[in-house]
Amino acid sequence: MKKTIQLNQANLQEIGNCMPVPNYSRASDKTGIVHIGVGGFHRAHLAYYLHQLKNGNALSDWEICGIGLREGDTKLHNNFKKQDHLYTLIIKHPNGKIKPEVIGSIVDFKMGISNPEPVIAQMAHADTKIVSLTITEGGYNFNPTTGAFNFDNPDVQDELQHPNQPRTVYGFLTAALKRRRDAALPAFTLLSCDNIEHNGDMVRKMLLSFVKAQDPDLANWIAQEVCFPNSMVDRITPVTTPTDINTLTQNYGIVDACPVTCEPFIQWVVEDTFSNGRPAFEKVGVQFVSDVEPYEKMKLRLLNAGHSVLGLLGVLHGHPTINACVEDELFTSYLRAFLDKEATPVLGEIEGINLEDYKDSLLARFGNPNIKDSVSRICSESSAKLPKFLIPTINENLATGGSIKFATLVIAAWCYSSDKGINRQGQPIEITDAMSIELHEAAKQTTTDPLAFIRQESLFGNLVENDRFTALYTEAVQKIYTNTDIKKYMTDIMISGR
Ligand code: CS2
Repeated sequence: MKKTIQLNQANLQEIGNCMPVPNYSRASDKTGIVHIGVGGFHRAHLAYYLHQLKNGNALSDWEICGIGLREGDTKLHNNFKKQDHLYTLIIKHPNGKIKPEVIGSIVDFKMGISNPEPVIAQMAHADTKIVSLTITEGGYNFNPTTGAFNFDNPDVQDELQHPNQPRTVYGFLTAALKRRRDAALPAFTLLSCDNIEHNGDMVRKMLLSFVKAQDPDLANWIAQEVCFPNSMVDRITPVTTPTDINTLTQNYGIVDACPVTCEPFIQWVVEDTFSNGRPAFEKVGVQFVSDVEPYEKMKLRLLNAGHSVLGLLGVLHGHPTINACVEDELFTSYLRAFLDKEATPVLGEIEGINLEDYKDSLLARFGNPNIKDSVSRICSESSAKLPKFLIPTINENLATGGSIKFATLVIAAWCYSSDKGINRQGQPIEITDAMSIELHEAAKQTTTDPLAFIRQESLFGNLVENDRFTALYTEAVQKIYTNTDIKKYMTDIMISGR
């Protein structure tokens, strides 16, 4: 048995003998970035960019303080404490090479659930220049159909009554920004890193709606002083498995309770509008642009939607991972047909980008055999994802008379798995979705009312009123509910003339 070493600051030098470790001091720096939502993605993306920048440059004003606002963050909080907020990033290359590296750019982690004060104080601190977010598509608290802030959320109601006891991200941001304004400190930049078109504009609109209900003067100050850059973020980051943790110990002797795995590809395109300075991220490959819209639309409608197409059809067929889907020729041709015939036409020309090359690279990334990105991760929270990744493409193609058949089958497959909770082999499907009960209730009426699932207006808007869509959708659900071979319908759709 290999000698094991606990990952922590004191052991970094020794760990440096078997993998790269931070070559910068982590002791006295300023936490210029406060990050809410320290999931695997943040740790493979923004925290990795900052780590690379610090490795090559003296950069004492920028480190990250992570923030957890959900019960689920407690585990990471406790694990992080034991290992001085260090973690291993395991980059998995398609040729089988595994490159682990210890990341040191996160130096602190605070939970805001039972005691919000330290979190508000951290965000209101003079050293904080950026508050960044990865709170998932569902965390923005808006109604997908109307685009309005959801004041019915009981946590929002509660924090509007008790501004010193915030619960959601909006309550915390408001309390901190109020403190900054009252102390005549400059505002921080609010930087969204979630997969939402116009993510910066979205968080601006939501935050201002919330603040107006609490303190209209503060809303005016925020509207003038806070910058909300839009950004497109990209790196496939599967869920860490017990095998990842054990392999790190067996092959390298490192004991790390919370490593992150990811693909080698990484991209971040950001609008260069910051209220209070930023790290020179361009030195490590971040692209700063004046308008991120074409990039974000391309990524959401091709990559994220492509994931959902493979994930929702794959889960029903019984493929466990995205790379298993790509190894199945029919799934690859189906995906490519969706990308070419439905997603690409709604994108138009994107300056400086060859969309054919981009799609080829997506298929190669999805096929990385070492990533083993589970279809259950992709299908999780579909109710927050599809209204941003797939349904707009259907609507835009309906408006122009374009093809919708590939995407329509995906919606029918989503209905079937929400209803039955099993795949075509009869094995249970793992469903993680904030709306799982509502989805199941609607889907189970399909046998008596084939359109029941798409009557959920908050997800599908008025799609149910479109005859072309409902005709194709009805046909798709009927096939899925009466036959057992999902690949058969995929083939039928590929060859059908419509
Ligand atoms: C995925 C994304 O969750 C999903 O459905 O499509 O997490 C995807 O892996 C990332 O956006 C890649 O940048």
